[in-house]
Amino acid sequence: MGIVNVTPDSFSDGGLHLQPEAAAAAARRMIEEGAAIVDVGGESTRPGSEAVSLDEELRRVVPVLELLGGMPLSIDTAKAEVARRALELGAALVNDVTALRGDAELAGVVADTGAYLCLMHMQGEPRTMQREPRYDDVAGEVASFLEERLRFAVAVGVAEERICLDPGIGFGKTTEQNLELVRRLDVLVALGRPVLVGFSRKSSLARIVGEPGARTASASVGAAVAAWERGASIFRVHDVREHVDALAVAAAVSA
Ligand code: HH2
Repeated sequence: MGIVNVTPDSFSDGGLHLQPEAAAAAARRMIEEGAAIVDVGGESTRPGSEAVSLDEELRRVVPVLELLGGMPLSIDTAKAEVARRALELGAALVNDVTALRGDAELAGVVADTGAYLCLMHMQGEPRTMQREPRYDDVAGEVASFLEERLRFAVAVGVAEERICLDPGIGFGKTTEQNLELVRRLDVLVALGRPVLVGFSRKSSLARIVGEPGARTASASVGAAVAAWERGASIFRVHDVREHVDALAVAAAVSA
């Protein structure tokens, strides 16, 4: 899953894709490089970020989606109206970092349209989530949360076979907690749905390599391969070619 953030403030590609043509070109390039789907988002959820209005989010993403008709797209939103418009314009998947806890109407939109859905774990909310994340057993707690959200989604009419689960790397987690989630990914895989991992260019990687500000593709690839070995099957990434090549080699070794 390639990432195109149509935002001024995303942590890694903020401001790069503000022009619809630039965003669409980046998405097309990711598909050429081997992405199965491109996730388009109009609201940054990085630590400390503020929410954006519905009008502003629509203004950012709709022109990009219009340019990308026919391509496999995901919409990164917690807003029902943004999801509805994106699905009308051909998006196939709704990536909701609130796991259907934000906008009460979003579940109905996904259920009624038969869209795919990604449910992600987050402790707290983006503005404050990195202040003091706390868990007794991070893998167990994230798994219980995702299991409950999966049950909720199915109860409101989303087909279970259309749902994937995501531990939410960096969403209310320390570096050690992010690593523990990958280390114990089997606990999430055991829930029986595909697991998506989004470690790409996140700040924990810079902490691990000991270079503040470094968010290199190579560090991201290391995290993705480790997650793949533990059962993740969808990788939300900025550097598509590097991930596709690395995962192809890792898969060839274990074939
Ligand atoms: N991470 C980000 C945004 N959306 N969605 C899922 N399912 N999983 C993630 O790990 C995830 C996500 C944050 O990364 P990015 O989009 O690069 O930055 P920003 O939120 O600043 O736009």
